[in-house]
Amino acid sequence: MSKLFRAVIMGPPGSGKGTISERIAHSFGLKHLSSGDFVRENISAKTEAGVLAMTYIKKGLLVPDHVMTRLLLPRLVEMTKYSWLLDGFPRTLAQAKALNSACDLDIAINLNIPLETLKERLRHRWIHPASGRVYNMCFNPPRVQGIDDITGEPLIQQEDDRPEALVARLRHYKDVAKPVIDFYKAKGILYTYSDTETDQIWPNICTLLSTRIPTIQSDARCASTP
Ligand code: G5P
Ligand code: MG
Repeated sequence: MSKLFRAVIMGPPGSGKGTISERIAHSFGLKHLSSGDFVRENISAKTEAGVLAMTYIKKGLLVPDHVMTRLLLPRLVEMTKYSWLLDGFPRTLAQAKALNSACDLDIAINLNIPLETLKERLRHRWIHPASGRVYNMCFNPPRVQGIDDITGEPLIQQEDDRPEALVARLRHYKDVAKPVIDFYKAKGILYTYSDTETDQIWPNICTLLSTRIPTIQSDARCASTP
């Protein structure tokens, strides 16, 4: 059996973590685990953690570390047989240390996207709540406006993409991400990508992963679209 591969992808809200994670999952066969999706699943199911998380997300704040680690770490235990990519976790140094105690990472991908680009993108973002599918009315619009391509159900804008929550999220991100970035830099596993376009970043990430993941699916492509 080939060695399992474990990666995290970090970046501010709207930096393209979800979009790039989907491309990596599709091209390299990794499981895509999104902390935001886990939180939203718990909100929909009205679990205790979900109800608590909603009070923070509404204000554009991070969910407290103890709630996030309680949600996330058990999911990783279910994934011991798989290679995975964790999207959106860790967000804080405490989370990075908790993850470090649970497993060894191969790489940490860090997306560095200008603030103005982020604001513009999130203004146009719509999601399909049941699946977490993400659209952007300019970059990847649905076939029919306001309707999910696969199910035909309506799309919504998330609570935390409302302008007031968004600015708070972006401001807070920089402060908490810095120690996490330094933590992975010190471990020698940090790869930072800076650009305004996902399609410019993707070939570079794809090239990196091609050299690091032993078993690449035959349809792995490093072109700009998956
Ligand atoms: P999430 O769900 O992890 P965020 O805030 O980290 O949310 P988000 O908003 O999901 O990140 P993303 O995944 O980085 O952004 O980006 P994306 O969705 O792929 O792309 C953003 C938009 O831009 C999309 O519409 C996409 O189509 C478009 N796009 C992508 N590339 C391009 C491009 O090149 N050009 C253009 N024009 N558009 C593009 O977490 C939600 C909340 O849950 C809590 C927090 O409260 C968080 O705010 N949470 C946590 N709290 C504490 N600790 C954690 N670990 C937590 N994880 C989640
Ligand atoms: Mg996301």
